[in-house]
Amino acid sequence: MSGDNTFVVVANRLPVDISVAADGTRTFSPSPGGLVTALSPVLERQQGCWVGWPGTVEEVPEPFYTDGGVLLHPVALNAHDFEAFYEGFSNATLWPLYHDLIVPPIYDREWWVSYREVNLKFAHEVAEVAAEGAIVWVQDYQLQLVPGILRQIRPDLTIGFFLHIPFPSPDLFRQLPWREEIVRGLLGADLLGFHLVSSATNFLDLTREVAGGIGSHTGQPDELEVSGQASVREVTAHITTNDNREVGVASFPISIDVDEVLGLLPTPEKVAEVRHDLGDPQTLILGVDRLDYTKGILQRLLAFEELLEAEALDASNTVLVQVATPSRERIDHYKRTRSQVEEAVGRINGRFGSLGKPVVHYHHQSLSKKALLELYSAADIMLVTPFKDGMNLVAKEYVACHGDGSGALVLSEFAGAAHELSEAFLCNPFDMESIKRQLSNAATMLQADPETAARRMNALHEQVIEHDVNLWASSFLGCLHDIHAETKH
Ligand code: GDG
Repeated sequence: MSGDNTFVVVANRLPVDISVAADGTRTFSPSPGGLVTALSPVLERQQGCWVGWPGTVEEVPEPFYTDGGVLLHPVALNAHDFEAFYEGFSNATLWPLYHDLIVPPIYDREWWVSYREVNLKFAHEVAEVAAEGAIVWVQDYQLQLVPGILRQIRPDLTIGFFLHIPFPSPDLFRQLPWREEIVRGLLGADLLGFHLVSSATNFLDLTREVAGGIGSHTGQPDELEVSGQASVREVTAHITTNDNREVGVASFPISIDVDEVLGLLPTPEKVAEVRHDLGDPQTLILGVDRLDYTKGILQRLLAFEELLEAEALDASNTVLVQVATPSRERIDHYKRTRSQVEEAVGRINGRFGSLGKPVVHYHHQSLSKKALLELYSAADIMLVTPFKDGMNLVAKEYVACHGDGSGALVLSEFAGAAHELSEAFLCNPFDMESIKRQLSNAATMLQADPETAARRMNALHEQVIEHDVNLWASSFLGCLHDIHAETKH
């Protein structure tokens, strides 16, 4: 069983948008995004293929080619798979467990069975399209069994895996009834990538403990300094599995498509128009998140409310815009988070807004990238307050829009991005006083000491500009190619 694609990316989602015509006909068109942009050149050069779920449980299209010649290969999921594999095991078991139990994970045996079956299905689709000796890059927590299954059915492949969310400490991970299967699944890869050294270390520590120790270890994951020489970067930590294979473990902090952001930046006139439409406030504060309980949206609203109450922020001159993109809407904790957020927005506007002049503008909708970049560019302060986040691309997108040194970023210490963006106003989202203090410090500095604020923003901007998503992709793939060259020839 093999195809003719020498490079295969497999992710839960296929990068396509579905549009439904008046007569119900569905059309699928490729949709851009950071990961797609970063991987497209490689996919196009190497006769690449992307395997994933097209986002509907209705009938799926036949495999088709993008204009650049990349094969998009859909995996069909039915309504039960969607509920048990996607909403259930992926997003109500693994997501909360890997985000340090912000809500309790649900351990459900039927969901686990579905997770295994869907992972099997993905692995078989990959095996069908991958050429002999191909390189396969598996993405994220929904597909952690795929490397192990592929290793068994296609030992000729070189397999990389990247986790986009944090990997928890062994003490938390050990709760998972199916922990050994997950670890074994991941160890089917030749290279395991995490955003942060701390996640890589958690995984290494875990493999020493689970299953009476899986293989032996050498080295420690290196610090995450990734420079222009990414392709010659070495993987310094390895696990030798019981069947005597080497698995590299390393950190690869993801970033954004800087060229796309810079290419779409709004004109100063447009930025002025956006601020004007919001009543020309002295201070415009912005939050942009998927509506997810990990993102700390309620906490930042409460901090804002307390600052208005204490008159540390002037309600007549301050506006907060919160974009909360709909996400996983059928899961209980997401419903609860939404109602808490919306109740807080209503209360704050009731208390501090005036007729035709709300203090909080709340959008429970997905905006176009262009509209998003207009808001980023117009905002004086960006509030990013997750309790836990693998990286957080929103923080990096905001910073990329402020090459002129304007603006300030208030950023949770618990976002992966905090490791690189140390010049931000770092806060502890579990401590309301800390969010209030840093929001207030940012507002004060912008008014009283704009030179220092600009120096900090310039430092952040430089960091993001120099470490974009292409560097992330080439760094991971460089390491994977090195492994491929060493082991296969
Ligand atoms: C996971 C990890 C990790 C948001 N609203 C709209 C919109 N967005 C875009 C943002 C940004 C992306 O979605 C969100 O990325 P984040 O990194 O902030 O968060 P997650 O979705 O949780 O992503 C995270 C990431 O994977 C990558 O590895 O950083 O830690 O949790 O790009 O701009 N885009 C548009 N309209 C919206 O309304 N067009």
